[in-house]
Amino acid sequence: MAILKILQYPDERLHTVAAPVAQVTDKIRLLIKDLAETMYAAPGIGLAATQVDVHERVIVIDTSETHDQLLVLINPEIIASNGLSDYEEGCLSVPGIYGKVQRAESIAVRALNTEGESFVLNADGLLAVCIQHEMDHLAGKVFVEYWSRLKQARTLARLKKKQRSAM
Ligand code: QAP
Ligand code: CO
Repeated sequence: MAILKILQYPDERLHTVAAPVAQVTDKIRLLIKDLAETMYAAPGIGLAATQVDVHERVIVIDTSETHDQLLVLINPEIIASNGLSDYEEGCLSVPGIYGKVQRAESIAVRALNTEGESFVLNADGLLAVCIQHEMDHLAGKVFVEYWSRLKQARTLARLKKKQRSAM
């Protein structure tokens, strides 16, 4: 197992569109182990392969309080969505920055599990928000990119200032 390096916004590689996984092989299962280890170590509640510079459609999520309910989504597709929610989000690729994004309140998502079997999950609340946030990463989109130009500019300035003081 390994803890992987997480790309930091505004790294251009976060805008890469991930390719579907053709077959769930041992290589993909190893990637999932490393993604999970990286997410738990951070700690975070969700991580997409895009964030570790692997551009395949793989996501790990654990929104449980006990950190023992790993959800793996391979080739996820939203097949139904309902309602709207405004949730305060964060992102391991944009540390220290939090803000609201409007998304569907509840979703049904179809994906493959680690055995390559198709399943459907109904989600609402934080889990639904997290799945949509991570699926955006696979499409090359970061949550701050929903914000106004002004708010994005302020976010970039804050991140730059933070990077300077960290050196
Ligand atoms: C995505 O985000 C998410 O700024 C997962 O300093 C978050 O795990 C979806 C984290 C909230 C919906 C709601 C962020 C850790 C973790 C930070 C995360 C930080 C340390 C973010
Ligand atoms: Co994120």
